[in-house]
Amino acid sequence: MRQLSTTLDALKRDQDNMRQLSTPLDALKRDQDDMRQLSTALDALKRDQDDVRQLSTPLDALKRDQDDIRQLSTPLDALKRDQDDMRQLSTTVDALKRDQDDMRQLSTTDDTLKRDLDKEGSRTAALEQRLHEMPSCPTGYTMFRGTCYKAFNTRKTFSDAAAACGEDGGTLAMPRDAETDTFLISLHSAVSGKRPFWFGLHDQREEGSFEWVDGSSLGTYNSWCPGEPNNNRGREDCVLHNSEDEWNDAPCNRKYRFICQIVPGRPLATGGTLTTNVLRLSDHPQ
Ligand SMILES: [Ca+2]
Ligand SMILES: [Ca+2]
Repeated sequence: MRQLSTTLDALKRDQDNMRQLSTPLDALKRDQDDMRQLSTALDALKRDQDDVRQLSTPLDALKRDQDDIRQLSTPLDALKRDQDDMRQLSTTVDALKRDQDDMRQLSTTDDTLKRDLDKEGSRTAALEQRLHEMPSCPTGYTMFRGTCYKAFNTRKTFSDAAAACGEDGGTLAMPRDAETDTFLISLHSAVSGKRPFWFGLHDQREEGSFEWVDGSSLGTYNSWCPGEPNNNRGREDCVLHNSEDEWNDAPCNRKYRFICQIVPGRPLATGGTLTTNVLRLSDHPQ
């Protein structure tokens, strides 16, 4: 019994010891678990560190790039300033070119003006020369539309009147339009009132075919008195202005006042020849 009791006691002590041991053992187990967890975390940290290391390489590159960019920005700014300067220069050059073009145009205009002035001077001189050379009407003649006219207050046959005009270097007047005809009436009226007067129209060459003393045909204008020309008694081949200021054919050998005309500056040969023709025709027996 005693031995059993001793053993039992021993067992109880062992049990106590065991109990005492189990506590640190549990602690150890917990520590071991903690260690394991720590190891896992450490591994994770290590991986993170690797990742960071791997990241640091491109980051360094980025930093270097940033430095490079900073260094580049300085010349870039300089380039931008240069570019601005170039733009301003280009604007100035354009303005200068425009000025140059303006100058050229001005120079051309100036030359043109000088030439125009020279031309104008020459024209003025020529006109002055022509003015001096332009034959004015002889004494007693009056200018109308570039032709000189004179109303004679002496009575002559048609052929004698034509000859008198020829002596002045002209012909009997040939009013080819209403304005000239009206002018002749007023010119004659001023000299001898409402009396008939010869002018340069006749049908001596061909009966009924009236022509001017320069050989030209009558044309569109006429101022015949109603019923004229009637070639009365078959012997009316010369034309006069009657007292009603209208045209009438009359015998060429009758004596009436007359109006002559002279074209200034025109050679007299034509007029003279025609006058001769008229004279010759007029001399024919009626
Ligand atoms: Ca006739
Ligand atoms: Ca008549």
